[in-house]
Amino acid sequence: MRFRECLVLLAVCAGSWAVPQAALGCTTDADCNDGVFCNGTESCDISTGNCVAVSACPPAVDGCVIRNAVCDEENDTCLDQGDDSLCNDGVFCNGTESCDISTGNCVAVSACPPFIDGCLVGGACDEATDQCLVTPDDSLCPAGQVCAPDGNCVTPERIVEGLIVAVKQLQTDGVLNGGQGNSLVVKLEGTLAKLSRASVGAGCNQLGAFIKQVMDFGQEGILTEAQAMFLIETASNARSALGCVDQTGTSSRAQVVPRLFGAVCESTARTPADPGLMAQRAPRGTT
Ligand SMILES: [Ca+2]
Ligand SMILES: [Ca+2]
Repeated sequence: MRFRECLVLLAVCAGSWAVPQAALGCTTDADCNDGVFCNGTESCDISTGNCVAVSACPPAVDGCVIRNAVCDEENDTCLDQGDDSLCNDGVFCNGTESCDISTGNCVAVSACPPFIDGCLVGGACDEATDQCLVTPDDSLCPAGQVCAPDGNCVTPERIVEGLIVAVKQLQTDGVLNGGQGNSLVVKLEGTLAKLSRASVGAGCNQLGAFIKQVMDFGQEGILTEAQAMFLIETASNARSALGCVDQTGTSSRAQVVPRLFGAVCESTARTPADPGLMAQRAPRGTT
């Protein structure tokens, strides 16, 4: 009988071992918390005694933001992530869009914020080329001067001096022979001579003759179209500054003067003629 009792006892003992997974598992959420934030928030399923975990950072789309996109274990927190690409409307001039994480909304900042730098004015936009435009504004210069693309106001005389340098360079480069170069330089020097005597109308005529000569050289293939346009438009700028009656080639001046004045003005300090003009200048960094 003792043996039998013993068997019963064994059965009881074995029974108690088999039980309750629950009794051996968790009983409270605290039993389950593994102290790791990003692998989920653990809790105890009392009915089974098993620990279960739910994502600590369940992602959710909110406008252009993915809420809880990233888990930060160090700070036990979930981080949102904005997707600027969801905001870009592919239109350059209506601004550069980005995602505002705080609201989930797209916001746009001006693609071409306006500025004044010397006599250059920025803020216009060209959608065709996705470019901000900077335009020389002669109205920001003292009377009788025009705005060069470096932002300096220049006198017609200075422009003509630059043209002489450019023509002589074409001679040096073998584009123009001596006679051709001289025929242009004579007209430019004549312009300066007339202007020095305050004969503006005669200076205008000299510049007009220069332009006509350049056009002839262009048509004869002596000058390339680019070379001819450069000279013509630069001379037209000088005529514009002088108030000459308009002539061909006054457009797109912005693109032409820099090459000329890059060479001529490099060693010259920027000298705004009007202190008020200086005050309007924004730092170049704003471009
Ligand atoms: Ca955890
Ligand atoms: Ca846009």
